[in-house]
Amino acid sequence: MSIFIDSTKIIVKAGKGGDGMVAFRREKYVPDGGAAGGDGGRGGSVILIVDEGLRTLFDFRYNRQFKAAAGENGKSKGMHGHAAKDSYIKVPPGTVVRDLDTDKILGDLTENGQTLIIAKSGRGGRGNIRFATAKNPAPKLAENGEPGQEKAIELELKILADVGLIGLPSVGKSTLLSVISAARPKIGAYHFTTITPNLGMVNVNDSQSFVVADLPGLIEGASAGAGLGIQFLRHIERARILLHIIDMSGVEGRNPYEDYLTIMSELKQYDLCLLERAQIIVAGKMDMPNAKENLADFKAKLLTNKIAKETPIFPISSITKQGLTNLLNKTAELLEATPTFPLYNEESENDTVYYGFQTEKKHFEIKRLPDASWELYGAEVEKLFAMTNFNHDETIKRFARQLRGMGVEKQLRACGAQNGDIVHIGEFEFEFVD
Ligand SMILES: Nc1nc2c(ncn2[C@@H]2O[C@H](COP(=O)(O)OP(=O)(O)O)[C@@H](O)[C@H]2O)c(=O)[nH]1
Ligand SMILES: [Mg+2]
Repeated sequence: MSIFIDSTKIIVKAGKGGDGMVAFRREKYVPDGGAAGGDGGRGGSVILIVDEGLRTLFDFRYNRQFKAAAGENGKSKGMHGHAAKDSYIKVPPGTVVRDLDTDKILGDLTENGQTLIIAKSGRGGRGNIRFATAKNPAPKLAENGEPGQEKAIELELKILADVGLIGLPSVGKSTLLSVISAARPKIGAYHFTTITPNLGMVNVNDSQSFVVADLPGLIEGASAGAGLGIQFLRHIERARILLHIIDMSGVEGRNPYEDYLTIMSELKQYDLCLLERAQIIVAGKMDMPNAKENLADFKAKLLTNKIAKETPIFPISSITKQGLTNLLNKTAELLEATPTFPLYNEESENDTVYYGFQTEKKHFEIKRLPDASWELYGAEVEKLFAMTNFNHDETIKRFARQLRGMGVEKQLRACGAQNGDIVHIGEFEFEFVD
């Protein structure tokens, strides 16, 4: 079995939009030939999609960079470039996505098929048709495609227990986990509790597997006594199904039905919702001498209990392995019919959780370089720069107007820029003139 990787960092880059085209009509009887350059197509976005068949982030071991294609450039005769296909990355359910630059949670992916755009594509640049006016029907003006977003992302897999084991100490919980599960997911991934439960992956068949949580013996033993303590049930808060194990051997004067009631009252005290959680009663240690009679007696008593009489009961022995297959099949069947819970409570974390994208604020910064020239940088000016086609005078003029519109000129002057000073944006430089 594979190891479990619980977090990984990836770089994602969306495709830039295709460049807009500068082209002119060439028709026999249209002397000046109007603008005929089409728009570029939008680039591809990078999108995460939940695939419930995945249980680990193992596939990211060697593959950490993801790019989507650029949009097609605009064409002549007014034809637009094609949009690029989006790029999908499959992740397992329970993947929490964090933006490494802002440290914000971009999303919490729990449902099969759920998607999250993590790098938004650039839009296509406009072709010169879009800039044509009555006065200037054939402008040499087009926009380059917008750059795609680029992000460094952390994927963190919260290994959620689908199934929680409950029951009094020594009823056989740990033994059961050890006989039904092969792999041991890395425990560090389990951030929700102050204790770290033992997790085991159970493969029922080729297509079905689930994660079972048990309590470490130390914690369980420490809190036994008058009430099992708050730690006792933390590990199952998010489990979708509870396997309630009851020792049917009746040794040490134990009464299975009393044991059952004890645990049910613990559930109720801890959180009323837990009483409503889907439950299967596992009648354990059926290999022991008095187990059969005890089970019959237990069943009879259970029928008198309003809440419990519908609960399915599965007799097993972890030692002889009897009944395990039936139990696991039933558990898998019940899991299919039981919803998952989101990891982050959307309401209570609204102020920190950040889904989707906010448009970047108009933003630029000015820096004086040692050679007395100026550098202009920041997301917005750099984007504008990338979208400018410097092959045409008209686009360069438009670029200058856009910079003025953003207040760049004013700010430069306020910083002390003089006529004739050199201003850099990326590799481009121009002379500052009033
Ligand atoms: N006869 C018998 N003994 C069992 C069975 N399952 C567990 N035990 C024994 O019961 C004791 C407690 O088991 P353990 O799994 O540690 O219980 P936990 O405290 O609920 O985790 C151990 O001595 C086990 O060997 C079973 O199916 N049959
Ligand atoms: Mg144990």
